[in-house]
Amino acid sequence: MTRLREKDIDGLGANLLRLDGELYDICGAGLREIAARASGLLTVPEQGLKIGVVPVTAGLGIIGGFSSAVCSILRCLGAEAEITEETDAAGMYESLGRNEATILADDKIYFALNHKTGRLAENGSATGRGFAAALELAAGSLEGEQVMVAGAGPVGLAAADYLQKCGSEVIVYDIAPEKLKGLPYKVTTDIRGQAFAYILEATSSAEVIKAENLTDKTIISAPGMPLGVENASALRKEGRLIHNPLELGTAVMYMDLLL
Ligand code: PYL
Repeated sequence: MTRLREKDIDGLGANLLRLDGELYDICGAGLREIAARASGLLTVPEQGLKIGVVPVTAGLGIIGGFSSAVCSILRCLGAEAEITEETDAAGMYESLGRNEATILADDKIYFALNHKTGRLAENGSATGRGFAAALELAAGSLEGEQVMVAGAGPVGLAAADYLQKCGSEVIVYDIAPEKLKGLPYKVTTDIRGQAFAYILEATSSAEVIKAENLTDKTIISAPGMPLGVENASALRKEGRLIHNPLELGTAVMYMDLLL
């Protein structure tokens, strides 16, 4: 998992409505609807969860703006979100005493807990499903369609599972052959010269997806940070690229807590 930088999430809260509109233009659904679909939640309860966002100083420490970005995303989904006064274990304790749920991240894991139901949400799985659901909505249907998933890590494999369940024919690409062993999909370590109509890019490398991998209609859903797509601006302009650093994954985590 790539550690976000402050500049990756700078102004995120102020841009949520714009992102919602962009997602609507591409997928025919906004952040809340895509996240509910990814989570399998049939109806989103009117009353949001009261959730504590706990800053964590462990490892490389606090990322400036991270907790407030998470808070903004949760509030945009209808949650009553607040950042705890305390950090780390004291912050967790504070949240357990006054909220219905808690969300927090160190450098290894980003997870959320619903105190009442015990439901756990984890960002890698949530992000994979979120971007896969967005791709499915953008495509209209992926039944019988081939989708290339770049990156056999937790995000890519969660996406591959979701996409296979949508009836698509998944091919997973990774440069490390050992990561492809035993997967229930077609796999490859080489995509040179191959173009795909649908791509889910979930790698932590830049420019994994080259122009030769695209048709003039290719749609890319890219949770990967940094964005692993060459010449992304043309795709973005044509509404054929779904990419955001934290919003969709966090939104699916929240919906997972409501299951
Ligand atoms: C959750 C993001 C999504 C992509 N990479 C993940 C990441 O950057 N993880 C590190 C998050 C650290 C947060 C820090 C804080 O401000 O509480 N401990």
